[in-house]
Amino acid sequence: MRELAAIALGSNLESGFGDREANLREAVKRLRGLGEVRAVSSMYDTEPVGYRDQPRFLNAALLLETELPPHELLRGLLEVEQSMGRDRVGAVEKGPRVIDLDLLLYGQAVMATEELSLPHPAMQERRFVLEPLAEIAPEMMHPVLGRTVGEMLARVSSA
Ligand code: PH2
Ligand code: MG
Ligand code: MG
Repeated sequence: MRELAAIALGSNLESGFGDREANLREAVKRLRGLGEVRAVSSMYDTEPVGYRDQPRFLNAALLLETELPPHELLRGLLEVEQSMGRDRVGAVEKGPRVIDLDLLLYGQAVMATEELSLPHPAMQERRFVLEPLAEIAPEMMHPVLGRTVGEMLARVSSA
C-alpha cells in the first residue's frame, strides 16, 4: 500500500555538508531512498521555539509517497538523521541539531505507541511546522481534529 506522509525538516547547526540550507538539501536527497518525494516547501528562517537559547532554525516540509509502514518510515528517518551526523547521546533535548526529521502525518493514520504518535502531537501548535506544510498541502486533513493544514495554520498563534 502506498501512503502519503508529511515530514517536517529542521536544522540549526552547520555540519560537514555546509550551512543549514545545505543540511536540508542533503536530507531531501537522502529521503528519496524512502519513497517518492512529491513536494518540497520553501525554507523558513525561524525563531527557536521552546528551548530558546539556541541558534535560529531553518525549517521546511516535504510530502513523501511511500510503501513503508509508519514504524519503518520512522526508523528510516532516524537513520537519515544519524547518517548525517546527528548524535542524540549527550545532546540537549530539543537543543541544537544538524538535522531533525519529524513524521507529522501518515495518510489518515491515528496511533500512539512508545516510539511513534500519529498525527504528531504538537503539529497544530507549531507555526514553523504548519507554515511550510500549508505551502505544499493546505488541504491535507488532520484525522483527529478534523481540520486541514490551512485551517490549523489560520488558528495557530505566533509559535
Ligand atoms: N524544533 C524543536 C524545538 N524548537 N524551533 C523552531 N523554530 N524550529 C524547530 O524545528 C524546532 C524549534 C525541537 O525539535
Ligand atoms: Mg522536532
Ligand atoms: Mg525530531
